[in-house]
Amino acid sequence: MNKLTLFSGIFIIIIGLTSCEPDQRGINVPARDYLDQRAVDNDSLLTFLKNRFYNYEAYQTAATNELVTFTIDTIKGTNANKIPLIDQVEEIIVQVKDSDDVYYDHTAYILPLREGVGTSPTAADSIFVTYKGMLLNLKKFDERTSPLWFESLSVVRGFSALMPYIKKASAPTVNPDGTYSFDGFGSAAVFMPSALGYYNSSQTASIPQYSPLIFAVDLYTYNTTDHDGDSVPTYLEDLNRDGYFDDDTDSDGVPNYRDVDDDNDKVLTRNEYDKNNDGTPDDTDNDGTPDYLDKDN
Ligand SMILES: [Ca+2]
Ligand SMILES: [Ca+2]
Ligand SMILES: [Ca+2]
Ligand SMILES: [Ca+2]
Repeated sequence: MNKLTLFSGIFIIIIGLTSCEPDQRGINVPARDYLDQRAVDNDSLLTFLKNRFYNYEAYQTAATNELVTFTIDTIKGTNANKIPLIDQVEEIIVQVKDSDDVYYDHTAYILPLREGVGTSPTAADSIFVTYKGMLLNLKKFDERTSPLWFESLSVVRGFSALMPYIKKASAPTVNPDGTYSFDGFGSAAVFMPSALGYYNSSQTASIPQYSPLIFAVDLYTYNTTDHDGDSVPTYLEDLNRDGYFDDDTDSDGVPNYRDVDDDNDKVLTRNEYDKNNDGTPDDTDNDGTPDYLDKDN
């Protein structure tokens, strides 16, 4: 998946969950029932995780600046004694909102690969990563072995949900040829149901509709984003912390993370967020709503 398809991914999943997809005859087919598909996907994921293992020995022995290619194989024959993935993953719940603003909990499975030495980004930050994407049939649909930047908000939901579980590398060293080397980067994988991926909107011929996805990601560094430059980091502009950045305090149609005056009181957020610079948003009238979201302060 190149940058373009990752970017279009979030777009298509938003559209995909609210619309019909034409089938091969050009007839619109309604999306499958979310709850039915969730059960099917989770069964597929659990069966997969019980019967497969990953190359954990390669990760254990690799140097801290060495990129390891994530591979998965079946537990059988000479690999009968390998540790199944199911014993190494952690369950997380990620919510998906449908067109009626109904939330559905989806289970994704996080696999720590190596710890990393730095801090972790939020799901809203810009990330510098390498990654490998696979289907449950182990077909690779994309791989990047040279780091590139992504906007976490623009990738599929299951991918950005992984970010708080990976730590970045130590500060990079600059090589004589001007390139950067990273040491101590963190790596982790996520196994996600199709609703956290592309659901009924297949991106390419290599990703069929309703495919659970696997991404293994290595994180080198990240930038905390502030999309509108209003001094409030983007992750804090998701006011209800539901992972959707559609919060719009002044209902002007511009979501807060893109709005430089979040309460539309003609005072820029940047000029009323934290005037005394104590790290806490100011609340002049002490009503619990900070000035930058409060028209009468
Ligand atoms: Ca929100
Ligand atoms: Ca804002
Ligand atoms: Ca304001
Ligand atoms: Ca107030």
